[in-house]
Amino acid sequence: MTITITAFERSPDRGRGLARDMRVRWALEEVGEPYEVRLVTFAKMREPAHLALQPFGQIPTYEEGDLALFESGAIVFHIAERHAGLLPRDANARARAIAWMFAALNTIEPPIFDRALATILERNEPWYEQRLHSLELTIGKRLADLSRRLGDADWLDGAFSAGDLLMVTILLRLKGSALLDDYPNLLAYLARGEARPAYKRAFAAQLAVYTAASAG
Ligand SMILES: N[C@@H](CCC(=O)N[C@@H](CS)C(=O)NCC(=O)O)C(=O)O
Repeated sequence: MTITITAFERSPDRGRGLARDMRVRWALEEVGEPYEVRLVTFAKMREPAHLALQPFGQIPTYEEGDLALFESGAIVFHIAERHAGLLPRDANARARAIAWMFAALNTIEPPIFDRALATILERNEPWYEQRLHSLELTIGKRLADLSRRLGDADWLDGAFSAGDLLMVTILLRLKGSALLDDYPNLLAYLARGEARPAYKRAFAAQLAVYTAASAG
């Protein structure tokens, strides 16, 4: 059955792979499932057809036969449940990998995403510096704890899992900021994620979309 996901026709991140279709593309590449992409504009995302798939008018969505899903975490989880390679077989190890998926989405992503939004939308507010400082304090605490837990391991809990996949895509938003400077093990963790052939294929695919949109 054909898998179709949605992605931005012209991603605001200019092809840096930070939009959330990237994690879905990467998961599909890891498990070797081919997929098609329906590109959408911001206007299309507010139309009834898209809102029926994604109640908040966002990307990504996932369609496969009569299944339609939204929320990138739920989509990655679905892919990991249906195909080998992203979740361990052992029940306890699997539960721990799922806990890392939730940690990435619930504990690590919110302050990182809020910081990114603040730098775009709140830059001219009188309280901007204070807000940025407070978000960066929270992020710093999270990174320190994550770095301590990762230690010198390659991945968060044994073999690479969907938990690592989500964590890497989320932390990559900080690449180039000074926030990761104190954590060489997290930088190495990101580099390991980016070096995976499946990541590279997914990144190239989303970049090709942006490049084509810019040329057109
Ligand atoms: N929690 C959702 C967030 C989806 C989301 O924020 N998507 C962004 C692109 S990365 C989007 O569509 N933004 C446009 C908007 O919110 O209107 C998920 O993980 O799928």
